[in-house]
This record gives sequence, structure tokens and C-alpha cells, in this order.
Amino acid sequence: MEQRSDKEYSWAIMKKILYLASKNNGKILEYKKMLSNVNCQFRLQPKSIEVQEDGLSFQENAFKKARQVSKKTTNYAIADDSGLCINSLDGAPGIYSSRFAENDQKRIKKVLNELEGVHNREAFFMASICLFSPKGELIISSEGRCDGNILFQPRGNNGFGYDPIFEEKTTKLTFAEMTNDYKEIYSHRARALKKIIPCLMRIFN
Ligand code: ITT
Repeated sequence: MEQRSDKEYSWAIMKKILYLASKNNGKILEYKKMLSNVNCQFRLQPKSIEVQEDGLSFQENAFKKARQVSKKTTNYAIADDSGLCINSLDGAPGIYSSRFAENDQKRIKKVLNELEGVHNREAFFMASICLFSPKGELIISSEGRCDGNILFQPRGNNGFGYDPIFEEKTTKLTFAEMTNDYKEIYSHRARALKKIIPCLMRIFN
């Protein structure tokens, strides 16, 4: 049998780098799990890169994050901008979901306070995802949505962010009650990501 030289072997195992342009640990865990079949080396967004999320849409902010990280690292970068849109609050907190209050607990409390006495609890999560090239150019983008209702009290211990107060419409489970495998089927982020996985496979596998 033909033997591979050390050099050939190291080329064979060398994987391209994919930066996860996010500082949110909850998102990062979901990405790593959902992209486990993509043959890349994950890298986290360098602490020194601060992206100003001053866009007026999920898409604009997602582009800004991925573009900046790909340009500064000269590698592929994937980012999402996502948020919870509540119908009776005219779509708030929407693109301001992470800035709605200081931390997850306070954000949840604020939503429940603002919805006190409100009968219509319809809401949806949106995610806009994009992949940028090492040259800082857009390769692909997609969107995903998940519909549900805001509960009167948090339920469940998994996940992050607004997960404990968001009950997914078809399963009647909150995202915080779902296992990772379930959230991977229903979530806005998973739905957006599934659309671009074939492209990621072509680049990295
Ligand atoms: P990065 O920008 O660094 O990725 P971030 O938390 O600031 O992290 P966003 O600007 O996209 O991310 O804000 C999204 C916020 O919306 C996030 O902080 C949560 O509060 C909420 N959110 C998004 N997806 C969620 C999910 O799957 N479950 C619960 N809350 C979610």
C-alpha cells in the first residue's frame, strides 16, 4: 500500500477555518452542534473585534458582523442577527432584543411587565444568517422564523435569552423545555441555517 508522506498527511487533515461571528455563548453552542457535519475548524470572534450593531434590520446587522470579522481575520465568517418580535408590542423588542435590558432575567421580566393584562400573546423569533468570504464578500444569506406565544410565567431551564417565555406554536413547548435536538428542528436559527448548510458543505467538506 502507498504510504502518505508527513506533508501530504498534514494537508489532508488541515481544515479551513470558520469564524463564528458572535459573542453570545448560547448561539455559539447551537452553531457548533448544528454544524457538526461541516468539516471546518471553528474559531470564536476575537475579543478585540467590536461590531456596532446599528443597522435597521436583522439582515443589515448580520452582514455587518460577518463582514467585519471576515475582513479582520481574513477567514470565512458566519453571523446571525436575531430577535423576538411581539405582535402586540408592534414587533418589539425585534432588532433591539439583546439591548432591551441588561441581562436575560431582566429582559424576560420587562417583556412580562409590558404584556401584563394583554390578551394577544402572539410572537415570533426571526434570524437572519449570512456567510462572508475571507475577502469580506457575501457568499450566501438566509432567514428563518419560528412562531409562538409569550407565556405568563417562564417555563423550562434549557437554552438562553427569551427561551423560557417563548412557547413554540406546534409543540406547545417553550424553547427552554426543548432538548437541543428539538430546538434544532423548530428554531428560527436552525431554519435559517439549514438553508445554507449545502453551501457550507461545498466549501468545507
Ligand atoms: P452577537 O451579536 O454577538 O451574536 P447577541 O446576543 O447580541 O450576540 P443579537 O444581536 O442577534 O445577538 O441579539 C439577539 C438577542 O435575541 C439575543 O441576545 C437574545 O436575547 C434573543 N434571541 C435570539 N435568538 C434567541 C433564541 O434562540 N432564544 C432566545 N433568545 C434569543
